[in-house]
Amino acid sequence: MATFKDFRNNVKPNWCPGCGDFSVQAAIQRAAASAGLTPEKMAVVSGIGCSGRISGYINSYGFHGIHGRSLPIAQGVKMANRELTVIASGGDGDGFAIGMGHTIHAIRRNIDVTYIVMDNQIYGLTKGQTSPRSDMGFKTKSTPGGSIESALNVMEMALSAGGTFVAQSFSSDLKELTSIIEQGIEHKGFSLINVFSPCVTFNKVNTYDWFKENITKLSSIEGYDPTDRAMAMNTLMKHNGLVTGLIYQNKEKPSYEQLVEGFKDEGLVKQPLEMKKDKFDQLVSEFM
Ligand SMILES: Cc1ncc(C[n+]2csc(CCOP(=O)(O)OP(=O)(O)O)c2C)c(N)n1
Ligand code: SF4
Repeated sequence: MATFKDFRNNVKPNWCPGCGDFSVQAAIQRAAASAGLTPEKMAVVSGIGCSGRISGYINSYGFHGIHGRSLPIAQGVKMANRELTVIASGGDGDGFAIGMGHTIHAIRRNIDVTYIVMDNQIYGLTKGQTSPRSDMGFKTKSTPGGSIESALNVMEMALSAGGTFVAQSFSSDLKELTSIIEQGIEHKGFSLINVFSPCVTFNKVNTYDWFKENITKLSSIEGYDPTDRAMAMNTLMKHNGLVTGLIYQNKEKPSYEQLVEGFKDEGLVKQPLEMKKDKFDQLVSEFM
């Protein structure tokens, strides 16, 4: 059986000391091991950003894509090879700005991909501009007078879009984060896991201490039921989205690949790809 050490490689992350993304990397490695995976059974696909480097720091298949496009690639990998556990990853800018179109459609499509967003409420790699997760009034190089837009509540959005696994966690809570990622991996459908992952270099407002003071853990709310969508929405609204834990799960909805014609049982890699000559000639004749 693999341990988290098997998911380590010899590439040294070049994240700033203290960056929240270190814990996300460790949590993915631990969750993969406790879910019984081995490196050749997992693919980590990422977008562009500091967070996007994560695919290079984990010993598994990996694909460092382009900005906002981790999800199209990850969904393609899953459709091609059903035996792989596919993790998509990136920052809040990657997933909720340029990549938002993919995010919302992957949620409603319910394809079996675990999407981990490292949400630092800022663009880190490009040295600190506001993101759709930045709070109103947040001052950055792109909004020196303070942002005049309000932050997107991504968990409410995911619930509205029909998300079947909607969860949130915090980089400094490695135990909860690992457990949430493991549950996401085991969920048969799309899992959105938003991780509060502080950028210690450019975001001096949403710091580790700020999150510790403002987060409510769902495990501390008596009677919280993650199968109750209305309760999930009410709780998010009451706490302004600042909750961690499994917010909502629906195990009944079939995944996309269970429904799509031609892919129900096996992925593309297991399909016969050769084409008989008469079929080929027939197709070509349509263009002649
Ligand atoms: C098409 C395209 N547009 C813009 C960029 C520039 N760019 C690189 S990373 C990034 C945003 C990074 O922020 P985020 O996704 O939140 O990740 P973080 O660096 O904070 O982890 C931007 C705008 C790019 N690489 N490609
Ligand atoms: S700039 Fe911010 S997000 Fe990027 S590595 Fe440094 S601390 Fe992490």
